[in-house]
Amino acid sequence: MIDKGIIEASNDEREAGLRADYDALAEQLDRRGIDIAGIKDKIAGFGIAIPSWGVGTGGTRFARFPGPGEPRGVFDKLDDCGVIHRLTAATPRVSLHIPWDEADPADLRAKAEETGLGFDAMNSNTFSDQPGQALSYKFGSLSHVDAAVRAQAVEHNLHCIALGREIGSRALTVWVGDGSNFPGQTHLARQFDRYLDATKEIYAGLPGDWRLLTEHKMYEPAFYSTVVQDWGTNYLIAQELGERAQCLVDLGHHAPNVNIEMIVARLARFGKLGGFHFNDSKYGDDDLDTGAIDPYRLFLVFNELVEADGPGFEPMHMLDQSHNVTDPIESLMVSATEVQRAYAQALLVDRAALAGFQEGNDALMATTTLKRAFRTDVEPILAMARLEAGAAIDPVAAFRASGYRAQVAEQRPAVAGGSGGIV
Ligand SMILES: [Mn+2]
Repeated sequence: MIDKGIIEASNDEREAGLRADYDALAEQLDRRGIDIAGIKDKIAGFGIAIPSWGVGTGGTRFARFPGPGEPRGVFDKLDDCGVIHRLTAATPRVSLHIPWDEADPADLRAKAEETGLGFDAMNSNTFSDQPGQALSYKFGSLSHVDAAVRAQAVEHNLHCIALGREIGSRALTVWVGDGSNFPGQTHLARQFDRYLDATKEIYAGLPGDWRLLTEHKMYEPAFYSTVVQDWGTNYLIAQELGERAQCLVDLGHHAPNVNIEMIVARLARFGKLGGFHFNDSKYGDDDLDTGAIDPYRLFLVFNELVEADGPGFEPMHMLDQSHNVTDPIESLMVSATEVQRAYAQALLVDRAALAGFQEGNDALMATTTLKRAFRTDVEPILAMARLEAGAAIDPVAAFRASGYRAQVAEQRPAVAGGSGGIV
């Protein structure tokens, strides 16, 4: 854990400057008819979940270069997630991935209490085989031609729900690697039918206050077709399963240049937007840090979320990234902040003016209205929300000053092997 004194010392150096910047921004926003405190309160109440696998160093299919002090298991991961939340006050929940994070629920609850965290959606894994597993997922899981393999995959998902219930989770995210690598390898229609039948069995085992989120992905690991290929397929699944089935949008799981904000608007409009996996990409499912490549796209997504906000609209927000060359704790802190930044900027959009320009077919002023919000430097709002929550004005600076990574490197021997799947 990070010592309180470290955070206070780091903040002492920066607080006067922050207050001056915050007051200047407050005055600027006031002239635009915006109350800065209202924006800050919304940011303070906005949490982003950390995936347990995110705190380990990621890798590519070529290599993985482990960093020092990598977590050895779920309890180390929760320690690292606790540090991220301690310094940012932005990441109150952790999303577990089974079987990697399998543990006694009482121990998980105790560790969560110790680290000040809760649990977000449970993630199942039927895209790789585990030691001792009876049947292989090489040719699929929930859509496999063999009913026994499908049953095994259903059983695993039901187990994830059972564990999740014990630790206070309220959602199951299902992503499958099922698909095909060659034209003709599978019967596309029958394979989807099998997937639907199996997933309906999981849905039937869902507690009344839970949601089932299905995640689409255009390609990989199957390279010709995937069973849950795109948002249209995902929407069909959510429709077929029922009210508590919703679509999960991973920003990296689309073809380049696809208009993701429009997908978000569509799903939200029909009550099927379940949540997000945030990351950024340049070419494919690059799993780069959120906002690293195209922060304007992230802003446009949040613009749709603010537009759709209302009673019962509760999409879940999680980071899903692969940190190959950075310290995962630092990347996750910066990324959580980028999500908050996009949200704050979207809250600044003058919606009445925008609606007027849209109705009047004034394309130039409509897009300028969005740009004006996007151009506003909201960092003082984010930093002030952190300061008031007892977190760090500059989380990365405080983290580096803490020496946390060097400390855990002494306790945790280097890990050479692979890490949990990132999807
Ligand atoms: Mn994902």
